[in-house]
Amino acid sequence: MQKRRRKTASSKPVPERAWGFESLSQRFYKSRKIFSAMKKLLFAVLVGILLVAGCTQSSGNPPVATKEVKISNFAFVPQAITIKAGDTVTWTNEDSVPHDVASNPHPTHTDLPGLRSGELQKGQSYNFTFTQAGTWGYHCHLHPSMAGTVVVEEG
Ligand SMILES: [Cu+2]
Repeated sequence: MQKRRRKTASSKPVPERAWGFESLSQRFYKSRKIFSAMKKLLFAVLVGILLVAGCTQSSGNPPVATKEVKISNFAFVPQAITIKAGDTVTWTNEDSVPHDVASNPHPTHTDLPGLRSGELQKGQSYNFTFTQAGTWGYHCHLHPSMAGTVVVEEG
């Protein structure tokens, strides 16, 4: 019982050991503060990395200058292309399931109503001539999550 009782500062002058204990707990408190500051710093760094990664991802997929688009593995390859006004783009289905190239937006296709292939079986192709400059989004009407872009520059 006697050993467990805590010594209080008021009963006796504070012995050196008590100071030692106090500085230890202070040190522990300080290290917790440093740890919490480090956690905040780590969080800020992570947010920064995510922001940079997000920006790189959005600009990291530049349109490819080609008029040939493959439909392969449920994706348009390349996903984004650049052409000149008056150019004709050819889509070729390489998948064993049918795909249907259609102008955005799904399901009304009002941006470029003429851009519509109908069902393309494996090996079949579809051509469309872009006359108007602009950025035209399209998709597969059967699998609307398959999206592509044609950037048409002034001819
Ligand atoms: Cu559609």
